[in-house]
Amino acid sequence: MKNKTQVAIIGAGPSGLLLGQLLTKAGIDNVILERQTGEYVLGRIRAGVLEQGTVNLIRESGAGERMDKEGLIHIGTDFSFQGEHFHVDLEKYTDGKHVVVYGQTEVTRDLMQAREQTGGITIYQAQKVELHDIESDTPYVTYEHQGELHRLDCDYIAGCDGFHGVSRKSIPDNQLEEYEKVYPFGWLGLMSDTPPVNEELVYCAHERGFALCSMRSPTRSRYYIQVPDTDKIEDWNEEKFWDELKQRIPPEMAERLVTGPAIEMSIAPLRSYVCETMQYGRLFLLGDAAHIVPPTGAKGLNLAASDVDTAYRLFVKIYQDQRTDLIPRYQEICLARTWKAVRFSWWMTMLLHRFHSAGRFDFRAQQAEFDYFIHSEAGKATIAENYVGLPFEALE
Ligand code: RFL
Ligand code: PHB
Repeated sequence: MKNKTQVAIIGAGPSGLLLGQLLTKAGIDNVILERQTGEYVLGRIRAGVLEQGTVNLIRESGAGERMDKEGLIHIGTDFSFQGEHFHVDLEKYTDGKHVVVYGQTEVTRDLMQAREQTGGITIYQAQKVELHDIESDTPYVTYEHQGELHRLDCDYIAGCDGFHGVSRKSIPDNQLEEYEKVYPFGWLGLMSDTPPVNEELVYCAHERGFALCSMRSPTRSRYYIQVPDTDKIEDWNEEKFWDELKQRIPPEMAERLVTGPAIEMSIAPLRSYVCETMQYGRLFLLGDAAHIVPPTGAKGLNLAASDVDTAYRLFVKIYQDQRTDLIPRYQEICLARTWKAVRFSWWMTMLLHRFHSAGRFDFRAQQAEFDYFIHSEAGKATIAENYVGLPFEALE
């Protein structure tokens, strides 16, 4: 087992795999330690919408071929409010930008394959990962694999291990600056091999609660409905899901909705979270390890990609030009972009969901806000600009 590398990456989600692939291409040695098996990682159904910056970075990593072939280009996105259907032309308001619908599972699969082809090392089922001496110039990671304890010495550690990972927890409590907002509901998602109900995604606000019509391909749909945070998956079944979805989407869409067996059904809680300590000593936090957004707005995976973009370019500058002076820029650049995406996701969530604690006044104000944004050129431009994604910042 390899016991020394330049960058130790914790977690083989999209952040870890994408960073690993980019570093390998740049000739920077790295090892990924992942707690789960590869199949388990691929079994998680998550994001579906990629911004241009994410698409470009995946291409740069060498794992973009299938995405370019199979990804669906979306030049618009739709909304509905109490059954009335509206379209926002993304290209028109953003000088021709669009998003690509291509599932996180597929991105992960492509990155895993690319890593295998380039001979990158990923240690799956690495248990009890622990970070040591991160404040020193000689950090190291220990882990158990197949019952044996291993030590991996490195120059830097990239914490790509998600919200519940070990990396963020390795920073002393008194050094952590955290911000959090938990919403009183979750999203119940259902995936089915049925044709999507609409050409574009549809974000639906309704008095019964929010719903989203999304997709993975011309033959695979992904739908979500807002459910109270007290609901369990056992409280739901396919039939109940389809009935509820039909009541929240525009009636003409409900009529043409094709239902079918669920391939997957799960509930995701909604939360906004930012850890402003994204770098501590030799440890960098990337993606969900540093921040969580509610999925309204499809920013989670894209934020992870923009962290990877900054970290990768920083490591290249460090190893090629000894620019360790740029290390503090990592957190500055990432946080500026993170907070803007956190704000947008929070705003979309507040605009489109039903808050049962809200009074009659709040509901009317929410309706007026939607009405204003969807009928104003400036309003639609604001939505479009944020939805296609703010630019990835250069390092210097
Ligand atoms: P990930 O994908 O969570 O990957 C982290 C990896 O680290 C591993 N790990 C460890 N490995 C070693 N040692 C430890 N101690 C470890 N602890 C954890 C985990 O097994 C895992 O493989 O984080 P990453 O790479 O930063 O990627 C971020 C994205 O996955 C995330 O932002 C999005 O999926 C968020 N998200 C969504 N985003 C969207 O844009 N649209 C969506 O529809 C959407 N749906 C979702 C989501 C996130 C969800 N979570 C986190 C529960 C739905 C769900 C259910
Ligand atoms: C998805 O297809 O899973 C998806 C799309 C857009 C979102 C959230 C999730 O905002």
